[in-house]
Amino acid sequence: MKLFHGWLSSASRRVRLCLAEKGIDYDSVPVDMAAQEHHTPAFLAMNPNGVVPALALDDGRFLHESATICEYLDEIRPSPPLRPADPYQRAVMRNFVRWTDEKSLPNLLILNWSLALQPVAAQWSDAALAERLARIPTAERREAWLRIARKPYTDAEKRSALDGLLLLVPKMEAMLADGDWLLGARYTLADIAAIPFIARIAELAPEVLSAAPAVAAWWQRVQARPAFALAQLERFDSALARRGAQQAGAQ
Ligand SMILES: N[C@@H](CCC(=O)N[C@@H](CS)C(=O)NCC(=O)O)C(=O)O
Repeated sequence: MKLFHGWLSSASRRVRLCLAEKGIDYDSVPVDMAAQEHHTPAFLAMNPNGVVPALALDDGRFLHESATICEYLDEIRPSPPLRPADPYQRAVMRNFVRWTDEKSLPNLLILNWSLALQPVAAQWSDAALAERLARIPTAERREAWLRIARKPYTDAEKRSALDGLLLLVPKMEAMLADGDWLLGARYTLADIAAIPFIARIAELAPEVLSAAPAVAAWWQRVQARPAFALAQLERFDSALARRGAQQAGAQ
């Protein structure tokens, strides 16, 4: 398998965490987001949404959407299981993952793109920007790239994005009342879905994490898992300094 991903991308991090838990070997192909490699025809053939990650299977087929990819990996490599056996609990898991997709990721986009991509995109000429925007397949991300290049998110927008991102903490604190992991006794794809966001919250607002004892203890357990180190969730600031905006992979 070949994973096309961004080192700092939350969706990519989920898939790297899942591959590591499963012990699946794969080729890592970092995508240069600042050069918009993810909007080339070759990439769009793998992921029509023009976002990372994309997984290229050995038989020549492709998969996109981190949540879908993780469920696929759990199907083809059932051990160790990363989904609850009970259908109701599986449904709860999917709703939680969807919640993070809808509520956490768009807020992290505003915060991370302002740091990682804005310095690069602001340099583009109007003609270069127009050409780049024309290659983006979704209106939502065209608008986000336009914002980052020409109308930077304001401090009030960034504050509100952080508030939105932090909603994850009380939600998880309540879920962790029943066990070590979000769905109880077993580590699942719900935990994997949350990890990239909590990792970023630990950097942006460590005091919020310390004030939520169950989430703080969960975060310690997460970091102690051997798969966590293998997935390389480097700190955002040091990764940005080391890898540069090209491979940062945004939100
Ligand atoms: N729902 C998608 C979200 C993918 C996504 O938004 N990827 C971001 C990085 S986390 C990306 O490619 N951003 C670059 C862009 O939008 O141009 C998934 O879970 O795979």
